Amino acid sequence: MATRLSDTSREALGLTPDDLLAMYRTMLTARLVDEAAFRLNRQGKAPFVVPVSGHEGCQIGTAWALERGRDVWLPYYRDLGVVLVAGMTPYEVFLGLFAKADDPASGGRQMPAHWSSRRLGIISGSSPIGTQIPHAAGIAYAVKYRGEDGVVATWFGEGATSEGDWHEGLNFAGIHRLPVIFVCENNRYAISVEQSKQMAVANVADRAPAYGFPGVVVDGNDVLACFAAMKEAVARARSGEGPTLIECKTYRFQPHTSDDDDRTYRSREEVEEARLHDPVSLFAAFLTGQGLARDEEIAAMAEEVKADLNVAIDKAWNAADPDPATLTQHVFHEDS
Ligand SMILES: Cc1ncc(C[n+]2csc(CCOP(=O)(O)OP(=O)(O)O)c2C)c(N)n1
Ligand SMILES: [Mg+2]
Repeated sequence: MATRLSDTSREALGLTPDDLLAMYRTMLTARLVDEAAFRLNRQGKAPFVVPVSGHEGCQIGTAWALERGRDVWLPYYRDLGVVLVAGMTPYEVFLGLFAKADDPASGGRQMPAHWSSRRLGIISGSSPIGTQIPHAAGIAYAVKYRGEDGVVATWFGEGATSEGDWHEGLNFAGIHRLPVIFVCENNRYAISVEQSKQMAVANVADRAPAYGFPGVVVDGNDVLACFAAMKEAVARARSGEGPTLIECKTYRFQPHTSDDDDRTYRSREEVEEARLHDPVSLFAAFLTGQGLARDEEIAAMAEEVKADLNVAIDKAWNAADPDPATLTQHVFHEDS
C-alpha cells in the first residue's frame, strides 16, 4: 500500500482546492469524533463505540462522489465518515451515542452507529451483517423502474461478503443492470477472523465479473483514488450502464468496537505498520506537498474541529433523554 498519495491530478477529478480542504476537514472530523467517542466510553458516558479510524480515506473518498438530496445512502456501522459526507452533523452523532430523544437514527433506542436519516436519504441499517445489500439492490430497482436518475450506494466490510444476502444482492443488481454501487471497505478482519478464513480469493472485487459487472481494487488509504473510482462508478450508474463493485484495501486502527480486545488476534507490530499508511496523515502531506495548505493551517484546522466537537458534545450531553412514556413506541402496533 502506498506511503504517499497518488498524484492523480485534482483538476482531472473535478476537485477545487476548497473541495480538497473540505474533504480533509471531514476526514479529520471523523478521526476526532472517534477519539472523543472512545474517551467518552472510558468515562462511562458512551456505552458502545464503533470506531472509524483508518477508514476515513475510503469512506470520505467514495461518499464524496455522491450528491446529497439526489442519491441514496446505505452505510454500515463503521461508516461515520460516509454519514458526515451525507450531511449528518457531529451533534447528531453524539445524540445517538448518548441515546438522546433527538437522535435521528432511532430517538435514542437503537445501538449507536446504526445510521439512519429520512432527511438525508440514509436508509436504516440492521445489526445482522449484509442485510443492506439486498435493500440497496431493491431500492436501485425502484429508482430504475420509476425512471429516476438517483444512484444508490452501499458500503460493507469484507466479512459481509460471506453472507448469502451479499451474493443475492449483487446477482440481482447485475441481472437488472441497476444503478447501484457496492463499496467494500476491506480491513482484513471480520472482528477477529482474518480474510483468508472468509474467502479463498485475494480480492473481493474479483467476484464482480461473475455477476456481470466490473470490480475494481483501490488503495483505500488514498482518498483521491477512492474518489476517482467512485466518480467513474457513479457515471456508469447514472448513464444506465449498471453496477460497480469497488474494493478499498484499508485497515482499522482501533479494536472492532469498544467491547473488543484486538490484542488477542493481531500483533501490535501489525497495527503500528498499518499506521504508517494513515489516510488522514497521507492526505495532510499531499495538501502541504501541493502547496494547498501550510503545516500551521493543518494544525489550526485540527484545533478548530476539536473546539467545535467539544461544543457539540456538551450540547448533546445536555439534550433531553427520551420520555419513558414513549418506551414502546415503534415496537408494538399503535392505533391511530
Ligand atoms: C449475520 C451476522 N453474523 C455475525 C454478526 C456479528 N458481527 C458483527 S460485526 C462482524 C464483523 C463484520 O466484519 P466486516 O464485514 O469485515 O466489517 P468490519 O467490522 O471489519 O468493518 C460480525 C461477524 C452479525 N452482526 N450479523
Ligand atoms: Mg472487515
